[in-house]
Amino acid sequence: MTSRPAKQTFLFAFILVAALLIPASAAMAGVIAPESGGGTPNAEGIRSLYLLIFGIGCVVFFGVGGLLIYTLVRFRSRRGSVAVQAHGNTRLEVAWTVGAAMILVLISVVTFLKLDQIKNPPNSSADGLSTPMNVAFNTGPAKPALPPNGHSLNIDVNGQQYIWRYTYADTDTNNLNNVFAYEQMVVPTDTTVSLTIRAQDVQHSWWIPSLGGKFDAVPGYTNYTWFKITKPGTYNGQCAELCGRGHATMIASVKAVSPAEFKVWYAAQKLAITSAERQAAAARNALVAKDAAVLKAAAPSAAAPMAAPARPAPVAMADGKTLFVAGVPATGALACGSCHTLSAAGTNGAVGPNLDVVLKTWNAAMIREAILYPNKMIAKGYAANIMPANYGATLTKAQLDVLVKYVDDSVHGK
Ligand code: HEC
Ligand SMILES: [Cu+2]
Repeated sequence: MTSRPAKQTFLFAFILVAALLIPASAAMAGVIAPESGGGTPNAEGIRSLYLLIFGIGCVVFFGVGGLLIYTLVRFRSRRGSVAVQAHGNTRLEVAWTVGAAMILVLISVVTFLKLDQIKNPPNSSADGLSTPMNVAFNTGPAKPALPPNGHSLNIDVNGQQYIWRYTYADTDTNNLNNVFAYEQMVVPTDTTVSLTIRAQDVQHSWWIPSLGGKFDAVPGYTNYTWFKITKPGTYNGQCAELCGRGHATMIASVKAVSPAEFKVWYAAQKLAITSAERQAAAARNALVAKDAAVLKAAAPSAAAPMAAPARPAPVAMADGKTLFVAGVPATGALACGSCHTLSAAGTNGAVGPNLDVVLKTWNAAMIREAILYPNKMIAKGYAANIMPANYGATLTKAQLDVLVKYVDDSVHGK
């Protein structure tokens, strides 16, 4: 027989553990039932089904437990009394067998009735966004569940260490100009949104508790889910599959706004992407034109016909000055002169240090080292990783020798 203090210690420990566990589960999801709240039918269906089964479970638990306790108290016997030798009760045995079977039948029927609401997306409502496209990001053996009329707003959800990328399907075939977002997905209310879930690197898991079930993002495989939010708001979630060091910070959220607000957001994103693309194209063309002009000025005799400026003839065994001013476009060796000032070469780049000034006390070995390993020693006042670190690969050894000698001679006035 355990002593009274031991019993009390045990009871205290039990209550303590229970008290610690209850808020822990609350932090993950609803305390009693799965979360819902966005009004999406699948999450609501999962929750109501869960609550029904939980309710039946409670009735069984308290019914059986209560009867047991009642029986223990009501029929307890004095020490020394002789037990009655009872043997079976057909009516009771039939009752609890049939009762249990009925409960199972009830649960199965209700589950099958609810399954349609949980699995199959409905059409968008009349006041939802009109979505002309069907699923566009459709790869892999699994098949997406689409609404009866086939129209949904499709978003590709891509899990990557450690962020979620959302790409919005559009009607052209170029996936590079699509509207995209990271971390927060913006969607219209009353609109059926179908998700194509994929992983870039390792396994992740898409989970916004209040919007329905969890879906794994598996490299090389595509999963599908959907939601149709009726209440505007922000619904938070988090990657639910341990995916590496940054897993805990891989958060996600879905912001549901009215279809009109969504259109504004979508247009702004699209504009930002197209104008960034235009700017990049302009900068690229300017660089190509500049390279072509420099090359023409440096080696007029070997000038390629102007009709093909993008593919200049490779500088095979050029002199140091040409290497410095023009680089080697064929191998991707960037021109030193585009970033550095060197008066002998006539360049005035200002991205890196002025070589006339900083190299006065340097010798050839040091210059070679600085070209091959620019991040070994960072010049004061400048940032690392700006000067290309690939000259060991883009220049031949002979070209490097010529270039080092040229720079060394130039800064020392030879
Ligand atoms: C894209 C711009 C860029 C290009 C191209 C470039 N550099 Fe640099 N360079 C820098 C920057 C920025 C620094 C300073 C940061 C550092 O030390 O890495 C630097 C540093 C240097 C230094 C060291 C200066 C010091 O005071 O420590 C030398 C020498 C140098 N570059 C020579 C060259 C030569 C020769 C070439 C061509 C083969 C070249 N760079 C190409 C940007 C560039
Ligand atoms: Cu992850």
